[in-house]
Amino acid sequence: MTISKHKTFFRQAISLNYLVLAVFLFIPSAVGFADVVSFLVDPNTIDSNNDGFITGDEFQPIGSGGTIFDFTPTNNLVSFPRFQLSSQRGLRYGGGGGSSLEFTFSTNQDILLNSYTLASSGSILGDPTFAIKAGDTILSNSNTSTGNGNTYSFNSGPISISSGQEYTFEVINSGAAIQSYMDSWDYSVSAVPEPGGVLFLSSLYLLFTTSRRRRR
Ligand SMILES: [Ca+2]
Repeated sequence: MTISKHKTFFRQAISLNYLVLAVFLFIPSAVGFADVVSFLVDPNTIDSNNDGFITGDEFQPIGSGGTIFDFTPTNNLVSFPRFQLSSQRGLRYGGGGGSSLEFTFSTNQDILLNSYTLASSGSILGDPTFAIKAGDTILSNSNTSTGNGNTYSFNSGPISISSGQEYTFEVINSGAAIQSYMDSWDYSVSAVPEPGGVLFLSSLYLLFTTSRRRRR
């Protein structure tokens, strides 16, 4: 094939309509890169056994990327393990009242945990620091909880989270009046091609096979 024939082929094949379609299909996968799971939850909407507490697997937020997070409270300074959540301040952790010292979590997709945003902090005796662990292995340590609305990258992150495996969120320095409020986690779904990307590649394939048939 000569150069001029090449040019004609591409001019015909990659028309403006195809380009618009390809760009449109590609956008969702690009935008979907950073996903968020929010802890701004009204506990009344997830208290499935109506006992006034969030225990067991009642807290299973779904992130914007469709990832299901399964959270289970495992240690509180006062009384039995439970979550304290609110639609304004999110998840309360540290010490005192019903705030969590430790909880476990797992996901139904492989993800990378990138950063976390605090709703508020500044309790009387200070703000807790926390770690993310897989069993006894510390994946991320000494994360700060200071700031109102601040977003921080997880230390040693992004943290690779494998689907179905259990991880632990653990408060390191705790005390009756050391507590903060977590608003959300920012994550990205790893390795699996998203629908937008698959559609983009499929449309390119269709475009070239159709053009080939036309030339014959
Ligand atoms: Ca309950």
